[in-house]
Amino acid sequence: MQSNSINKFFSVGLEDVDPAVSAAVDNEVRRQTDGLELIASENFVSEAVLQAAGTVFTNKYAEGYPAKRYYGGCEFADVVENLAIDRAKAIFGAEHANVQPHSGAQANMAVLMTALDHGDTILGMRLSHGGHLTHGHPLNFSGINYKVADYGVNKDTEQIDYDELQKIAEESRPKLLICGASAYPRTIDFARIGEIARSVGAKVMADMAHIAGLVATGLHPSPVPHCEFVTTTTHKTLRGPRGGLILCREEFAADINRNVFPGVQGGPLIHIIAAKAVAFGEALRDDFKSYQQQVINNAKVLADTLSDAGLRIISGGTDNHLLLVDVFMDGKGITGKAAEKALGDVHITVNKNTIPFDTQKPFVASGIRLGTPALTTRGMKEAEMSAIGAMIASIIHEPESEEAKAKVKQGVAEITAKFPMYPGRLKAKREESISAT
Ligand code: DSN
Repeated sequence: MQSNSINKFFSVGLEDVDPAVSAAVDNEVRRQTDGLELIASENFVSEAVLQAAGTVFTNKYAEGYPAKRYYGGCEFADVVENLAIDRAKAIFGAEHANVQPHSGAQANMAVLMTALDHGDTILGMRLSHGGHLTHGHPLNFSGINYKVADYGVNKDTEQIDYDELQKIAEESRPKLLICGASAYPRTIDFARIGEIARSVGAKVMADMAHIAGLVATGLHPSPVPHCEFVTTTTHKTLRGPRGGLILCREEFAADINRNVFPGVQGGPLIHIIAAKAVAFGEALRDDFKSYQQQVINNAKVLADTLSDAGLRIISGGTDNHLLLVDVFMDGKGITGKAAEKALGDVHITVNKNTIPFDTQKPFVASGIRLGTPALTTRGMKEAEMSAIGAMIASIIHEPESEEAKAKVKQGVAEITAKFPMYPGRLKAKREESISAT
């Protein structure tokens, strides 16, 4: 007996199959929509990117690379992977792109495996000064498998001291110099870093995860001409799905590919690669540059507003999409942990962050890190940044004041209502399914 009815397995939606997960998704849509998202490493992808990430490509195994797969049926996987590769190369002017890394950490791992032998020396930026776990932290593979030397920022300027970096490179003689940062508000001089590396016979990996969108649009100098390897995540300023990307010169292409697969990964996430292709297509459009310029403008206004309200901005300002704010101010203010909690209570999402030469432990921290990519995607501009800066300052100055909290909650509700997101993404049929569990 044949039936024309569609198997329910393929047609019943999430809200009916799994109300608990569906409600959590709805709650997250509301949390993102009703709050002010200022985590510097987050962004909101377009509906098109979301749709690509949620496609049937999630069903497909495609170990290998386009036209050289270990599975049949990869012809359409090849189409999206080739689109992602070609667009990534076009955006950044790179000779080779590998779009398969599941994350920035795996992209970095593949580069370290390509550039180094076990036990070789790397030189990376200290995590507490703005670096990243994968740049040599003792608990990370990078610190476990390799000898680590590190550099930081100058105590007075709170910016990278390139003369000092040159000295440290001469002393430590790294095989790989790692640059790029996750909490550094200033322009990074990739050309100078390339010169330093060459002077000691090192290769360079630039992890441009935070600033990739600025680099894509020429609003931050590109590391590509100066560094053998460039890695990035795809979900920060680049505004794609959560994932990683490696760019390199052709001479390293085969080694990089081999070290991504089969080196550190098995099957690529083709649905995410499809979403990367869509996001890279968006990044090639003219309006991506005006978006990135607005990200920078917004960060400057936010920094100025907070500074005018008496808070100390690390390094005195920002050149990019993020700022670090010293909220502790040698005991005159509150810790980063307390600030993160107090702001979270009024629906402003930030993360606590160490500041250079911090006296607090990383889990407490003296600072908070703020970034403007997500709110800029919603369409917010300078006027909203001034209002948001004033709200943040009022909470930091008076974290216990119920009056200040009520006023800020009201302000957040008014601003967010003006910049709606993701129409049609709320699936709940019942109001009670929205309650927290
Ligand atoms: N965890 C990311 C960030 O927030 O900057 C870096 O990987």
